[in-house]
Amino acid sequence: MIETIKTWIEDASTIVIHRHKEPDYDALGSQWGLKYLIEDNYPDKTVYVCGANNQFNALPPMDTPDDAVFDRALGIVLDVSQTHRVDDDRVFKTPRKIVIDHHQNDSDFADLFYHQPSAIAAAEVIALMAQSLGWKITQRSAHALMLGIISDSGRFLYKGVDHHTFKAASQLMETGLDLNAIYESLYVDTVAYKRLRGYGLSQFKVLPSGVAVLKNKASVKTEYGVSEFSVSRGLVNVMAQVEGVDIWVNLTETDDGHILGELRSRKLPVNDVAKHYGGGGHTLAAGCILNSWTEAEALIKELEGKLT
Ligand SMILES: [Mn+2]
Repeated sequence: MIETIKTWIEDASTIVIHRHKEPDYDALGSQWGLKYLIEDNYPDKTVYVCGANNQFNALPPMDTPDDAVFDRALGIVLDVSQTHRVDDDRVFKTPRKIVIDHHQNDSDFADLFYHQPSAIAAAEVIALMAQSLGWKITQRSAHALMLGIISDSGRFLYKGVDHHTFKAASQLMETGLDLNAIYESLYVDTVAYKRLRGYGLSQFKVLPSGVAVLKNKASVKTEYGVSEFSVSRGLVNVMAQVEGVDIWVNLTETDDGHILGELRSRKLPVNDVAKHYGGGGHTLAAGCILNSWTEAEALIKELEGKLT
């Protein structure tokens, strides 16, 4: 499979690299890491990273290729495999699309799908692929990929970290990258976000079933001066590592009345519940969008059913 990926890259003169909407540092680090790997190993190729700009500033702003570029470019989509979650749908105009992902879902558009659901990060998959292909790994690609591995693994904490993760990290460290700079960009928070965490820590409830729940009104983001993403994805793990809590869910109301559900679990799979509501993700970390608080209550019941 990775030999085919290499051949398709070598056959292309222009490559567009995409990732999921509402990116995290794994999505972005994978994009920039692969862009730099291709540029450093094939200097004659033109590589664009595509998708909306975002609040993550440890990596440069996104590229802005013209529409015409997509008619002939090779499309590579990272850290996502489903059409509706891809940022910048111009990638669907490209004649050939490679998808590299570590989520559980199948792909509904890939011409070539490199699926590694046991990997902790898409950036890990790319780092190991680069190593297997014998590509030169420079400090700039290593920096981007390490951002992805560290953030998606929770600093090597989450289940799914294995010897492959450390093999990838070890090889990236060999470039002499600045690990402290990475930790600073990931873990130095704004005052607003610290206050938001205080809110989350004091507001979540633990149900008798062992499911912990945090419910956030749409107004929380304005009260604390943070993004919706910070409330939704950023607060779910205030309920992690709590004694007696095996499953936890963060429910965040959007301005149009939908509810963003972030589901996490210590051991039991929760991605099936997320899928039931049109979402997906990893076995122990999944998400979905609910139509109402009534539907959110039904989801909570379903999660509680797993523990009885
Ligand atoms: Mn990821």
